[in-house]
Amino acid sequence: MKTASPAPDDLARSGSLEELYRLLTPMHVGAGWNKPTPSLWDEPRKTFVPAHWRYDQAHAALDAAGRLINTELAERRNLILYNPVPGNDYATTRTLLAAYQMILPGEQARSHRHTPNALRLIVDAEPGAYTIVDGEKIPMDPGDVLLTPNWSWHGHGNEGKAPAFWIDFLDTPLIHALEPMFFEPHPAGYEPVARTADISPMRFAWKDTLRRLDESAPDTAGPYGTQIELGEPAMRTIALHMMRLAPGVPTALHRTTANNIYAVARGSGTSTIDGESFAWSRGDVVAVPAWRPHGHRADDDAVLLRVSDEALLGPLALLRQERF
Ligand code: GTQ
Ligand code: FE2
Repeated sequence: MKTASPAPDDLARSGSLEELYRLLTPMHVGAGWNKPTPSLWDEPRKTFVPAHWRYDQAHAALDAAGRLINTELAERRNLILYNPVPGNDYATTRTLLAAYQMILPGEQARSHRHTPNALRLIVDAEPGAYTIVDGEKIPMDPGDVLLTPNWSWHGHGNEGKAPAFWIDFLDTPLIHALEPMFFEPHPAGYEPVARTADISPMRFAWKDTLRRLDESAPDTAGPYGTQIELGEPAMRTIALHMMRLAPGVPTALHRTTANNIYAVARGSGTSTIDGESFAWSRGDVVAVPAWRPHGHRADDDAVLLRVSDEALLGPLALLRQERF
């Protein structure tokens, strides 16, 4: 039986706190001072955990998926890197998702658009692999970063001789939390190519990244090695940085309210996150949730793509960083 909503007079005459709480319950009102768990706390909590995914395993799993499912059935042949925290089967960190994706020679992945911002880091591809963004056909070469911002049409194809592998990053967990999700398949299925472009605001080519890193002053004392930004920022919710690490030189241990996902564009090394060590190599993904002290040490001349929600937190005055 539903408890009746109390009359104002009965509320006003409450003789004890217990009675007041009992009367408030059917109104869906809680006494702020009597809350069992606080709603404010002194610093970010450790909800998501540091985690690492290996490209050799993802590559093998996608090879199998390539035999078992095609892009007719699976609009995207992708593997979701979900943070291994109880109850989660999707987000990599609170706001960001990372996924491996593969497309076979001769295949096309249908075009669609959605409000989540997305980008990809190409890991392995031969000439002929491409993305089509709003009608523009853009090549996918290893080390390239390609953007598909909020509501831009995008699909992928592979006219090359080998399967193409890349890592997707999306702000879908953020959009899930905020609710403004919209998704639409392209009316044509496969979007027609209006033009082909090697140079596009949607593409950060690997050779340009290497040239910019070469031209940048090394920072051996900071947390990021030699760092350049892709875009300013690349998208409204996602900032992208390329970090070049000098072999054997550890970066400064730091923590930030930003959620960071590192993807290994080149080389190998080890990240220490909240006291845990993760040894990575090319194509691997490492998730560093907010406020986890972390640093990196490369074995060789390594380059990391750093994908973060700094672009979102900064303008909202929510970005704080600390070095140790
Ligand atoms: O390639 O459009 O991994 O829409 C997840 C959602 C990739 C994509 C993902 C997507 C895509
Ligand atoms: Fe998409």
